Amino acid sequence: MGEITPFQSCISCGATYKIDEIVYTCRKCGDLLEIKYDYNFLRDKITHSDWRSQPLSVWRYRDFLPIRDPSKVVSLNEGGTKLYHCSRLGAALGIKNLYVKNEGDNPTGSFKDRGMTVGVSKALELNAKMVACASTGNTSASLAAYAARAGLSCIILIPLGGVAYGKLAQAIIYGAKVMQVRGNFDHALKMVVEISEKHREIYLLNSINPFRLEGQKTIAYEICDQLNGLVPDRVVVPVGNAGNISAIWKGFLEFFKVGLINKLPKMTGIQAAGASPVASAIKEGRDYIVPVEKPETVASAIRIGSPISWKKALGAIRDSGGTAEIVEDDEILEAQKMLAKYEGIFVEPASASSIAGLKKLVDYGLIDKNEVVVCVATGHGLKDPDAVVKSCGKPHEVDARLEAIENFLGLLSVR
Ligand code: AN7
Repeated sequence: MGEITPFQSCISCGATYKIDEIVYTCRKCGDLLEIKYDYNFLRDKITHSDWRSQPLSVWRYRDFLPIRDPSKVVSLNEGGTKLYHCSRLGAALGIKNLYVKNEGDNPTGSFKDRGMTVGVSKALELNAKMVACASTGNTSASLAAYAARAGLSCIILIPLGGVAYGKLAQAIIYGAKVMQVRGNFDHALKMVVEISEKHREIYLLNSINPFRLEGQKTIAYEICDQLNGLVPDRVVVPVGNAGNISAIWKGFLEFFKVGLINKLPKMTGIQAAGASPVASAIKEGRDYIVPVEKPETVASAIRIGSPISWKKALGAIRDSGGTAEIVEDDEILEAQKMLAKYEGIFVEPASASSIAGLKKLVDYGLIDKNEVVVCVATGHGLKDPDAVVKSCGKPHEVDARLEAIENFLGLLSVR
C-alpha cells in the first residue's frame, strides 16, 4: 500500500487540510492545527532507511518531517545539541541522574532554529517571498537568520522594551524589518496574525504554524538517541507560548508509535510567577487558561500572558502524567547561577526556569530522587548579559598594583 501523504489536522474538531494549504487555524472551529503522518508507513520506512548513519541533527529525522523537496531545505546545521550528564548540579539538587539538553548550541543560540529550518523550508516550498513573526526575542533572531539564508524578506514585531539586547542585535544584523510594538508580546502576536491574514503574501512563522513545531519535536528524538534508546522518566521544559513542550511531547509520542521507544516521559512545564497561565491551570485542575493581562518576569523570553498553544500544552502535561510548577524571578536567577557554577553551562534566565522548577519539585518531594530527568536549556546565556550584571553585580575595581590584587584575594600575609 502507498503512503498516506502527511496532512494538517485540527486538534479539536479533526477537520483536515492538505499539507500545502496555507491555513493557520481551523476554518471550521478556529482551533490549532497539527501535522499528521502515516505511522504504519513510517514504521516500515525507517527500518529500511539509513537514518542512524546520519549525524545527530534536525535533518537526520527527515523521514519524520513534512518537507518533501530536499532542494528547498534551508539549513544552518541546527540540532545535534549536547546532552550533558550533570552530576555536580544533580548532587546539589538531590537528583542522581540529571541531564541538561543545551539548546544554546544551535546556530542562533536557541531551540527556535529547529523550528525555523523546517518552517522556512516550508515557506520556500510554498513559494512565499515574505515571512513574519512576533517575538520575545529568540524567535525573531532565528527567523531573521533563516530568512537571510533563504533570501526571503522578514518582518518582525517585538514588544517595546524588554527584549534582551543580544536577540535584538541578531534580528537587526540579519536584515529583518524590525518594529517595536507599543505593547507586550501578546499585542505583537495579535498584530502579526492580523497582517498575515489580510496580506496573504506574508507567511506567518509563529508557533501557531504547525510546521515550526515539527522541527522542534526533534529535541525528543535526539534525547532518545543520545540516551541510546533509554527514555527519561521526566523532561522539564520552560513554557512561554507553550509550543515547545507540545512539540517535544509529539516527538516522544511519534517515536513510541513507530516502535523506537517503549515508554514515555512525564512532561513537566515551568513558568515564571508573573506569567503562569498554563502552570496555574494545571495546579488548579482547570481545562482552560486565564490569560495574564500584564505578564512580568526577569525571564523576558517567557514573558507571555496568553500562550497560543495552551491547549496542546495542557494535553501534553496531562496525557504524559506530568506536572507544572511556578517559579519566582529570584529562584530563576539562582538556578541560572547554579547551572553555570556547577556545570559550566551558561543559559539565559528563561532556560534556567527549568532547573528552578526541578529544584522546587524535588524539595517538595514531588519528584523521586531516582528519576532520570532531562532539563531542556532552551537558549544561550550570552543572549541576555544584562540579566547577569543585574543579578551578580559588576566585578570589583582594583588599582594596577600587586598589593591591591593580593589584598582583594586575601593573599597579603601578615609579616
Ligand atoms: C529561551 O522568541 O516565544 O513555550 O518569541 O526563547 O515554545 O514559547 C520564546 C520562547 C523558552 C518558551 N525558552 O518556549 C519568542 C518566544 C526560551 C525562549 C521559551 C522561549 P515556548
